[in-house]
Parts: sequence; C-alpha cells; structure tokens
Amino acid sequence: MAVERTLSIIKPDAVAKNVVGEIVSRFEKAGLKVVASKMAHLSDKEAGGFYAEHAERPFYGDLVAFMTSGPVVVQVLEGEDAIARNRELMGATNPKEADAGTIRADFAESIDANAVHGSDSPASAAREVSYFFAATEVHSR
Ligand code: RTP
Ligand code: MG
Repeated sequence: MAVERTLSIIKPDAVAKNVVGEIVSRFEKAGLKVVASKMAHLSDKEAGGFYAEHAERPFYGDLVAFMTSGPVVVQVLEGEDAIARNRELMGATNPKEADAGTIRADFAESIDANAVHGSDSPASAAREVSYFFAATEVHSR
C-alpha cells in the first residue's frame, strides 16, 4: 500500500445537517489526515466542470443543481490507500444500498443528496485535488 491523496467533498445536505465534524472525525479515526480544507459555495461552472465526466448522463442537471444548492466543505485526505479507504467509509452511491455504519448509510437521504463525494481512482484524485487546490494549499504531514 502507498500513501495517497484523495479529494473529499462534504456535500450541501451534510453541511446543512451540521454533521461536518462527525464526518471529518470518521476520516481521522480511519487514519486519514486532512491536509487541505476549505468551504465553498460552488458556481454552476465549478460544479459542472468538476462532474464533467457525467455531462451526458440523465442525472447531470440535477447533480449540478444539488451541488450548487448550498455551501460544501472541500478537503484533501492523505493516508495509506486513501482513495479506497475513503470510498469504504462513504458507502454505496445510493444510501439505501450502503453498508451499515458508512457515512452515506448514516447521514444521506437519497442518491442525489448523498452527503459526500470521494475520488474513485488515482487519476481522478490527481485531477480533482488540482481542480480545487493549488500545490501551496496542500499541507502534507
Ligand atoms: P461521487 O462522485 O459524488 O463521489 O459519487 P459516486 O462516485 O458514488 O457516484 P457517481 O457515479 O460518480 O455519480 C456522481 C453523483 O451523481 C449522482 N447520481 N445519480 N440518479 C442516478 O442514477 C445517479 N447516479 C449517480 C449521485 O449523487 C452521485 O453521487
Ligand atoms: Mg464519482
């Protein structure tokens, strides 16, 4: 296993529910370190560009509308096997299918409002980290 970085977004539904700290605590307890962090209210252009891989999917419009509906917390997590470890903590995309004890099972309402985003591959992680953060804003430790 290698030390990796992954991009996490705590989505508008979870920020509105005031569970940012509970979610970050799960990352920390699993050995993932927060090495960059900011709050943002994404524009249509920022959210649309971030999810560009889904531009042709039927849910794209709803996804962009949801991701711009309120502030989010954007973070870089670092640790051993961080990309897969974060996806395990998150649980399945649809919270109804997410394993008990995962973030989506515990905090998400629906497949649209599903609490968190996490990069799904090393290539995505590299693109997504640099989409939101300059190298000087990531503080490896
Ligand atoms: P994310 O990118 O947000 O971490 O989620 P994910 O990898 O688990 O799922 P992905 O396939 O990348 O889809 C991105 C987001 O689009 C919404 N979605 N809706 N209605 C649908 O069938 C559907 N499929 C995906 C979800 O909100 C998902 O998080
Ligand atoms: Mg995805």
